[in-house]
Amino acid sequence: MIAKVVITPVAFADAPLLNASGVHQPWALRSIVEVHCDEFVGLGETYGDAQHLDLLRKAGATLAGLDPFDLNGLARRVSAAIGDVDAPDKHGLTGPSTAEKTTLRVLSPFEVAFLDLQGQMTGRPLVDLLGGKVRDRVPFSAYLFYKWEGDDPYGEAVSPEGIVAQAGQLIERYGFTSIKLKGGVFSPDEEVEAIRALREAYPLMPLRLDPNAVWTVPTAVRIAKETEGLLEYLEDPTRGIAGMAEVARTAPMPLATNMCVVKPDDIEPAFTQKAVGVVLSDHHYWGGLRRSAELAAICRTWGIGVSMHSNSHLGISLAAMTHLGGALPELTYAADTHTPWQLGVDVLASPLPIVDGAVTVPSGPGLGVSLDRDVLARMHEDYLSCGIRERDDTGYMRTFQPDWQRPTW
Ligand code: GKR
Ligand code: MG
Repeated sequence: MIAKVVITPVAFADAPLLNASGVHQPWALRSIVEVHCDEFVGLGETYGDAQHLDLLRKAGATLAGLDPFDLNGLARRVSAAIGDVDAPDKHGLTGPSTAEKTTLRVLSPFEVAFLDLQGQMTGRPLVDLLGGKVRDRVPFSAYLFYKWEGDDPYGEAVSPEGIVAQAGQLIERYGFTSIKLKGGVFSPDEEVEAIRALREAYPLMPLRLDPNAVWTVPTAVRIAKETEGLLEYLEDPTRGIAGMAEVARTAPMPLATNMCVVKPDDIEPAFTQKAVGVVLSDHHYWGGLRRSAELAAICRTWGIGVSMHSNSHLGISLAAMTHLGGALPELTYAADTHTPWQLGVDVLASPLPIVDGAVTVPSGPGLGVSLDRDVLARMHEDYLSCGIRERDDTGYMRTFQPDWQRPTW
């Protein structure tokens, strides 16, 4: 039976990465969830924003006495503990929020920790609890960002040359074999120039561009036409299911999303309107690994591809994504990861390495990873002293440019 739940907010230094909501703050926040059961500790990881942390604590306080195999009981307790509350994130890069999505966000790290416990108790890797391995290694893409010079080894990237140089650094270090560029920072034409420069430097690599829905429908239609043959998918060119559906009607490549299909009630309208060809699932807001596998199965039924979305994260999330990716036949695209932007900092004793652009599915019981408690304590100290309590890319951008507004092109 679950004895106790410990939730530790942590912070790690982040680079000044630019996106449509502003710029990353100097510290990224995460919450590390430990669920204790007999001699086992199940791990989960999620967002560290104050409002979310508060809900995690409320839910975590009600889990003692549960059987770690009772995932339905877990969902009931989380839902009862937090009630009908909608707690949207401030950066708005993962689409609209609802009370249901909030509940699923809170449920997620506990579900992962329960599955980790189940794996440890049965001596099986978590991937086996999701149906078994369909691949040994899960591919991830090089996640490029326009960025300012910072306290990191990557340097400034505000031009096509800077982006190509950043791709070179990431590919050399991690061996990535596909590339995603986070757009929505410069005009669409400038960002397409960067894509063309990447194509020239890496003629065979699949490329993606994600402007986080800051283009109008006519702009998105034009850019989709102009990038025919360049992109394996175009991610969230415009806002909302109806707008995406309009763009999708003429776009020569599939449209992908982590902004307009972000909760169960988006699925039916988005799929019937043919708004997207690829869904980037994210277990952090789809309610955990099993619900993400269900989402993938629904996508398969509709002939929709599956990729994976990420925000700044640590190694527990990478391990969870890797087990999920190891078990999903539908995952036909390399997943996103922010791992290179963690700059080597992690709460894990042995973080999973990215080699040749992929992470090997761990074979140990459960997630197959364990905490480095000294590092966890230090990262908690960093959380306490960093002064940041929520992710606010726009607020941080306005400390440099007070009149900064989210762009529309
Ligand atoms: O870290 O700035 C960022 C990214 O924009 C991140 O928030 C996500 O990856 O939600 C983003 C996405 O749309 O892919
Ligand atoms: Mg995206």
